[in-house]
Amino acid sequence: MFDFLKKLIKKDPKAPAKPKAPAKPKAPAKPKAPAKPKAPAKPKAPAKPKAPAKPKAPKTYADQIAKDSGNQKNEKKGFFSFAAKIQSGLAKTREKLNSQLTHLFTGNKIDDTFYDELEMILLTADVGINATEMLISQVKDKVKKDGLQEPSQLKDILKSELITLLKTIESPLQIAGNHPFIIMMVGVNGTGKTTTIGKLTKLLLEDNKTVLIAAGDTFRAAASEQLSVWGDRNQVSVIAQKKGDPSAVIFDAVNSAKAKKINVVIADTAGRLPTQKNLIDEITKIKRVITKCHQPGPQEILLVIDANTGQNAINQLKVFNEALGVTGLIITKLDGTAKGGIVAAIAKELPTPIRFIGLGEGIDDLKVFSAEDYVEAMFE
Ligand SMILES: Nc1nc2c(ncn2[C@@H]2O[C@H](COP(=O)(O)OP(=O)(O)OP(=O)(O)O)[C@@H](O)[C@H]2O)c(=O)[nH]1
Ligand SMILES: [Mg+2]
Repeated sequence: MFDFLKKLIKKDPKAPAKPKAPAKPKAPAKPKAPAKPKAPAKPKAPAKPKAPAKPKAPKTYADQIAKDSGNQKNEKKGFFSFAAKIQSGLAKTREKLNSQLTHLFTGNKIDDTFYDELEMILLTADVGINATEMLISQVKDKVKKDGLQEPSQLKDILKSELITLLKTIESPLQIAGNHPFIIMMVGVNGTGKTTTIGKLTKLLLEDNKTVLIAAGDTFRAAASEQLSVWGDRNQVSVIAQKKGDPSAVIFDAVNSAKAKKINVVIADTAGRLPTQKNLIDEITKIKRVITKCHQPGPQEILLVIDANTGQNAINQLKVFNEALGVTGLIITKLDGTAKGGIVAAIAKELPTPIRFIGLGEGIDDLKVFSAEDYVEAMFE
């Protein structure tokens, strides 16, 4: 699916390194769009990274974002509105980094104290020890090689090294293969799984996919109600069972999707901690049941991580990855934290494609992850 978006966010035609994502073949042409008024037709527009206006291009994903958030202040149509949303979402991270870095970069010497301070700033933004060390050593190399003396020259170097690092995990979700394409949403309690399903459904509908939601969180009484609100907002069906077994609910949903030739099933699951062995085992069972019901599935296992989690995110990723083989990440609540550097820690420690970022609680607050936009929003 988001092929056209990839073109939008990428200058480089080479596919970004995809650490552990399974290779996904190309999606067969989708038959008919669900009732979605503004679904864009998207042919093969040539790679168009940052062009502001795209007259002849079809309605792009970014165009839709602009339209959807048309009520927002001075957002313009097209790519800039997309970047603007990321900019406003990452405001807290940027404000903190900028106030510290501006002070640092206006100093007059590049010495050990300078690097110590830079290290502290990156660690505070949750970049993580290893990624911080790597970035600093890259900056040092560049300073030496180019004989730089002015601290002010280092900001661009830091940005460009960070973009290079984050490019390794920039890999938008692609809906491909035999339908239904089944997405399992997993993660720790309260990270934003259910909310993200609502937002993701909207993006998929805009991409002309038909969607069915499976209320696989049978643990919390209110969970399926919460999901049916999102179902109503998007006008898609939610399969739920009172006090059902999560595997059974998802099994039903997958069968129903097969019968109705639905393109995508998104399965919600209950939140669980990496330390809850029985619950981690339960989720591997859900995965097995899906595979039994529909051989290639689940084609995508999305781990939802709350950006406020800090370095514990790495541990969550390790445990869920070992249990399930995580194919992609969604980092949520970036709008509420100054710790947006966590994506760099992930890229360095356990590189896994970041499919989307969550920048708010609204239905339009899910954006495709783009390394360049992200770094620009962190520093600009
Ligand atoms: N600010 C902000 N809030 C978010 C974002 N994503 C989710 N939330 C909020 O986080 C809270 C928890 O979201 P849920 O979607 O219920 O989280 P969950 O992972 O499904 O929770 P459990 O099912 O209990 O494990 C809700 O209040 C959401 O509105 C985001 O990107 N930004
Ligand atoms: Mg939930």
